[in-house]
Amino acid sequence: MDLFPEPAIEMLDPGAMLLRNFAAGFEAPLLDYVATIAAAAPFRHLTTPGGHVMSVAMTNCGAAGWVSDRRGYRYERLDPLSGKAWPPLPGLFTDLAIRAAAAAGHDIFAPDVCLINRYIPGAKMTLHIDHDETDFAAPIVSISLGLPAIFLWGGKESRDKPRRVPVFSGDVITWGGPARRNYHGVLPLKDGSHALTGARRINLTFRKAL
Ligand code: MD3
Ligand code: FE
Repeated sequence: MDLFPEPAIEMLDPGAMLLRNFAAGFEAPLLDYVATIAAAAPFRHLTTPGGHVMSVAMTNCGAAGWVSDRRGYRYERLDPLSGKAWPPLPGLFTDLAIRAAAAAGHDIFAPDVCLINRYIPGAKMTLHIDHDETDFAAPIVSISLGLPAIFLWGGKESRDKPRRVPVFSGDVITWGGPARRNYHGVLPLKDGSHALTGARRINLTFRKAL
């Protein structure tokens, strides 16, 4: 057994870093916080401006939450379901996101929101660019929990053929700088069972949105 494993950090592209197992020791507490957040701000299937219901269920914590409806995509300070503020960012969430960003070379990262995506088998996210945030200098940090997924890492143009990157529970990816406006997505989740989440994948995405 390797008692002193080297941190497994891989560059996907300039600005895009894959930190294998960076959150591996924290999966259970992270998922406990997700359950607490979802009790106050339940997971829901948002409607796109085009009228499609998303297969991924979402909720948020932090100073604002990402929402979508027929009027568009945006960040809202209040949960439209309850009219109340989103649950606060747990200290563990903020700490891990800042440590991951620092490990990837982003010395300053002050996340103010966390979008929580929940996938069941068959759920997917089509190729898109994240462009609803105000500060494109800040990186984005994603933590994968539960069932594995195939992440699609595209280019600057939607026609650029995406690369398939398998991501597992505890893996972290950071995007910043030249990678911030790349297309990306998630292939339909394969069926399976994970010890902590059952037939689900949870993805936490930390952003400086406001
Ligand atoms: C690449 N979620 O919620 S974050 C999203 O697995 C989203 O649920 C993915 O894409 C998921 O918008 C994982 C992946 C991600 C996020 C932001 C990026 C990739 C990015 C910004 C720039 C480039
Ligand atoms: Fe995205």
